[in-house]
Amino acid sequence: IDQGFMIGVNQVGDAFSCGDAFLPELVMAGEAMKAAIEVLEPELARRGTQREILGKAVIATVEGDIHDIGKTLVGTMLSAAGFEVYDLGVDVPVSQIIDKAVEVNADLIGVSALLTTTMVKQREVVQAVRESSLSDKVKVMVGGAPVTPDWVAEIGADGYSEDAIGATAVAKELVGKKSA
Ligand code: B1M
Repeated sequence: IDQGFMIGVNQVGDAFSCGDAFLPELVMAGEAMKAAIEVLEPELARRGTQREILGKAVIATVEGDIHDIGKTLVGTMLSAAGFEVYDLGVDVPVSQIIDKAVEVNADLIGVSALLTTTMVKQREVVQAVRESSLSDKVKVMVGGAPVTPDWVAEIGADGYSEDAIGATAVAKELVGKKSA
């Protein structure tokens, strides 16, 4: 995924940002990436041999943002690692994320944002958790291409990873299970 698909999809993204490619190409790149990951998904899931439930994770792409490939990949990896994952999809309002976390008694909330304009919603999720009954229990992990360690520190999130494999290790640490 990292050494093949990501290189391809990033090339289209770069071409889009400098005006050499247009929205149809961006859409096609997204569809190709999804189709390619679908082929690998059963194998990714199969490799998650660990059966102990490590915790419950609610994941979503923030409101205003419809990029779902990275978030879904993180969800697949978390499930394979032993988390019970509730994937709320894309364009998800903060209140819906909080309500789901309360409903399922989550240990972890994971929010993805791919746009600089939607990253601010990650801050709102952190604030909403801190102001809710979840504050003592639930950790917030953020991710997505524009997310940096500086941003994570600024919004006070508990964890961050730049890719899906790292996200599993961070999630395990956040819920108090040492990473394998
Ligand atoms: Co859009 N898009 N897009 N796009 N798109 C980007 C993000 C962009 C960087 C392209 C560019 O200009 N170079 C740019 C954002 C610029 C910015 O904000 N600075 C952009 C734009 C501008 C837009 C639109 C506004 C275009 C328009 O309409 N004019 C529009 C926005 C729509 C919206 O959301 N409201 C738009 C739309 C789309 C498509 C729908 C066409 C399509 C998405 C299809 C889909 O998701 N089903 C699309 C695509 C494909 C891209 C690029 C090319 C690829 C994104 C992707 O799927 N990457 C992207 C360019 C790029 O990122 N270089 C781009 C593969 C995926 C596996 O990586 O999501 O980064 P990623 O996830 C990684 C890590 O980030 C991390 O792990 C994953 C796996 O390693 N990670 C986490 C992700 N979430 C995590 C959560 C975690 C932890 C780690 O914890 C919770």
